Amino acid sequence: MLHRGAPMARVIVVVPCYNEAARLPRGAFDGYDLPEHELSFLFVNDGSTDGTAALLASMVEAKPERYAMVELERNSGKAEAVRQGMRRARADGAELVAFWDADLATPLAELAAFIAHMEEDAARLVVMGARVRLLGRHIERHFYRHVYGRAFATAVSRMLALPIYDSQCGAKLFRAGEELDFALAEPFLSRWIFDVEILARLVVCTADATPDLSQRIYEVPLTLWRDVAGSKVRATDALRAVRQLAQIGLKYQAALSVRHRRSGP
Ligand SMILES: Nc1nc2c(ncn2[C@@H]2O[C@H](COP(=O)(O)OP(=O)(O)O)[C@@H](O)[C@H]2O)c(=O)[nH]1
Ligand SMILES: [Mg+2]
Repeated sequence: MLHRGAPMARVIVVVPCYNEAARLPRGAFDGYDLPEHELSFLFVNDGSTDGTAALLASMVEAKPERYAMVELERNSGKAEAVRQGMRRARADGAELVAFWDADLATPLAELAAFIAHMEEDAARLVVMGARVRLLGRHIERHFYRHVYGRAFATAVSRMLALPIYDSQCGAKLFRAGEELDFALAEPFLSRWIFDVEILARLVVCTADATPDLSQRIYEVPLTLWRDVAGSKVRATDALRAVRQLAQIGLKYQAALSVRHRRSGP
């Protein structure tokens, strides 16, 4: 609850962009507002070879108080683009930092609910979108991606001993603080499943903290989500993700096994 006279919390939404000139819905970005927060967007142009740089530059020029851009010289992948963007957002004084896919597969309208869930509990560290097909919602996911996503999230959930429904939704919100800084300190080992590595790092740095991490991450069932055409994720990435999940499990094995011992079978 916002008290009158309280300064508005600063929210920065990091948007990784690789060749998004044709997909980035400029009007939707221009039209979204959060009246009770200070909202801005930080686009990370990840070495795009299409008109992305020009599009983002014209958005920044039109609304410099609302948009900023980071340029990575070479294409480094979504994970590194998000990491660089979130570190910059943190340095720019964000209190809440989100990352959000440029195609707005998750509409920006969902962000307000993410923030409300973050603000209702001061211990909360992460609020993430979950693509759950419930009656009355519009979750349009390709069948095979849905099935793969469910199997993958189940594996993640077992590996981290956290009951996660959807680890890979491209809309997540984080509370700025030492836990987030720890999670962003080093490059990720995967280009795509860095979401899992962020969670694994949070397991490491909150191992002895209370409440337990399972109570500090909140999944929001989205009301609207659709697979936007033009995805850059290929079938080979899905196979690679399984190998990378195993690598993440190995890298953070010590903290994960303590967590497994504590949480029982
Ligand atoms: N920085 C960066 N972002 C990427 C890259 N590939 C995809 N993205 C971004 O990641 C987000 C999701 O990409 P998308 O292809 O829609 O993946 P999908 O929704 O999982 O099928 C978008 O914001 C893309 O611009 C990449 O190589 N580098
Ligand atoms: Mg997409």
